[in-house]
Amino acid sequence: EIVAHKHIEVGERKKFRSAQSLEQSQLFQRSVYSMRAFLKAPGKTGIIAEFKRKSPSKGIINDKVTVEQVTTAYAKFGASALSVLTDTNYFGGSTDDVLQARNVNNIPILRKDFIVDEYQIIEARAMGADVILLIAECLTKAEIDQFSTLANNLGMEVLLEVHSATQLEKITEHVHLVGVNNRDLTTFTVDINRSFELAKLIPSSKYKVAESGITGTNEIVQLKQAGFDGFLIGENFMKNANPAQAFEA
Ligand code: IGP
Repeated sequence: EIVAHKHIEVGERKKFRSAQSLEQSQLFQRSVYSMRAFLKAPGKTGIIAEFKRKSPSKGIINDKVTVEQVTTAYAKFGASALSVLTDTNYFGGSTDDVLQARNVNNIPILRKDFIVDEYQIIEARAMGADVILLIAECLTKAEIDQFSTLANNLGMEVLLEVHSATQLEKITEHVHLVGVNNRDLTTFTVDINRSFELAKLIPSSKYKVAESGITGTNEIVQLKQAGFDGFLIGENFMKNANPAQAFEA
């Protein structure tokens, strides 16, 4: 099971650089973009376009494209922000992918990973990310509070991912965006109605993001009507030989 496995793995993982040395890196000094501001910016689509080579549910989605090519094209076609997977085991991503995306883009980047440790948040800032993902299913409310406070202190916004109404109790003041994952992380079943059901229950002070299984413009229009500000889309773009062309269409 993904979630339990990840806890063990991150606990044992090597910290290649000390947190202190990360804080001295050049990207740590840059000013961070606000995802909320970019979701609302005129001329942007509200789409958070994801770079995802593979996934546990689909296997290899696309391993023939580069992160620079895809992310710059996403940005050109009006993505409000980028999401870049850094998990290697399940998603074939790496911290280098965010670094490379940062080098060639000037829109917000979400570090997409299973965050269970403060080190990963400092690391996110040093690799040029603007937003971190926290997954309610993997964390206690106290951890969410602790991690989101640290992210805020580093200038970053926090996207808290939920999948059920009870997880909404884990929203804290330092969380700016709440994402409804339409995919169940244990069964991989995708149901976009999850977004419509939970939308009404999310406090109005938070930005709402619909995540996973979004395949077309019709859905985006309906989600917008239901109050969503952001639309996180990966597979539907990445499964094409030219992911950004799918975006344009
Ligand atoms: C994108 P999709 O169905 O458009 O590829 O979904 C994104 O929501 C999905 O990759 C995701 C994810 C996650 C991946 C949502 N939450 C947590 C890893 C970890």
